Amino acid sequence: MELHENTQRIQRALLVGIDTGEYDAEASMQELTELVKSAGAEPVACLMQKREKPDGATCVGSGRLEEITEICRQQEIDFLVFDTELTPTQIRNIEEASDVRTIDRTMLILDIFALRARSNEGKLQVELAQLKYLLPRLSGKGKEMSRLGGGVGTRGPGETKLETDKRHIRRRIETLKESLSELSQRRERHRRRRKKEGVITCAIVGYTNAGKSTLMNALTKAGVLSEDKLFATLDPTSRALKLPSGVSVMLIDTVGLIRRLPHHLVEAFKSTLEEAADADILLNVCDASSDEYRLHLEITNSLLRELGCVDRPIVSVFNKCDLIENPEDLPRESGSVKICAKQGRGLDELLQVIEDHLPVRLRRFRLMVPFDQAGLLSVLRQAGALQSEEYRAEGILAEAIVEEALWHKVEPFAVD
Ligand SMILES: Nc1nc2c(ncn2[C@@H]2O[C@H](COP(=O)(O)OP(=O)(O)OP(=O)(O)O)[C@@H](O)[C@H]2O)c(=O)[nH]1
Ligand SMILES: [Mg+2]
Repeated sequence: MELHENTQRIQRALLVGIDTGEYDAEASMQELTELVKSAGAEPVACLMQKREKPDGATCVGSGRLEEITEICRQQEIDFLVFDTELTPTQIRNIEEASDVRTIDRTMLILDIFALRARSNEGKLQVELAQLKYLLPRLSGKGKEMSRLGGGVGTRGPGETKLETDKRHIRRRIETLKESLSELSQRRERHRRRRKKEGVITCAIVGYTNAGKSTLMNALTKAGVLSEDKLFATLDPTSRALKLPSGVSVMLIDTVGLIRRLPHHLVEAFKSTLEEAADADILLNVCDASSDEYRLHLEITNSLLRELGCVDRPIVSVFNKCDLIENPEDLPRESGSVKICAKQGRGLDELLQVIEDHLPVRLRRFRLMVPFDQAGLLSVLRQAGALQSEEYRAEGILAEAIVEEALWHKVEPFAVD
């Protein structure tokens, strides 16, 4: 199996969390279980400890650490995952006590990203995030790194490079930053060109596993991988989508979000996230069958705000309505849509909502323009609206996508 190339059997994980009351620790732990599965490992058991704050030396208390050590021995645990960020000292102490490799939530997410990255840019972004996260965690002797070899939390482009020293890593970080900045400039130029050409973009954003890629596929037959896994999509994909009026927009599928998204990842993926946030219309897709769909919508909205996306329409899309008994009970926000992407239900309404939110109202016309009115065609041509023209005996048969301001001029010549 691809996910376990380094080991013979599926790795067994013990999950550890502390509940400080700062956030919903149970829900976060549940999600950590899904993350472990998405990384290709098996969550064997979860341990939660209520504490006011993490212990500086070992995160959990010493009694709990002994218990963990015992479970590791009895249950043949391969690695520990903590649901909080661990300091280098904590990792070292926990590993020494338990004799089991220890990672935290961020390292686990980075690991999944490393597994999923396909594009050059995606790989560079993940590598940069991994190195930035690991650099302060390297002891002078590179002790933590020497144990890297196989298994969850150790994968990705970093593996071989991490054998080397800090200086090398710093240099590598600089190189990665330069390459990424070049790629991001190219992205920016591309985006500006699209804007100039009048391409309207619509981005699908939202919490991981909400069904974004499924929706993308349902609307455009894009063939994007969709899976019941967290972070199935890493690289953005875009496809043309034709709206009922005949106008096309560019639909973009994006990486999913998660609560307490590691800061390193937001930084690393900023250029791709910004591209999504810069779209003319945003579809914030959520899994309406989840108890937490409101939180999911809000996490996405607040990241969008952080990225400066405040002046554009954001449509709440309630997906997986087939899994809930009373979709009628979902909030009736204006402009929100209920769909089932998997069965393709509610998509017509969604297309209409996208259409309603177009930055300019456009309509496709088929026109028969008499020869003595041919001036109209040059007006349309100048506005970039003319799609085709064909000379017929009775006049010019034309197709045009026309802005609202010009509708009154073309309407008298519209056919069908
Ligand atoms: N029941 C049901 N399942 C759905 C629906 N839409 C998507 N799913 C399932 O939800 C899971 C996740 O779907 P994806 O499309 O991969 O979700 P995503 O939002 O792209 O996830 P990431 O790329 O990981 O952020 C898959 O197992 C889909 O089959 C739906 O309308 N109903
Ligand atoms: Mg996806």
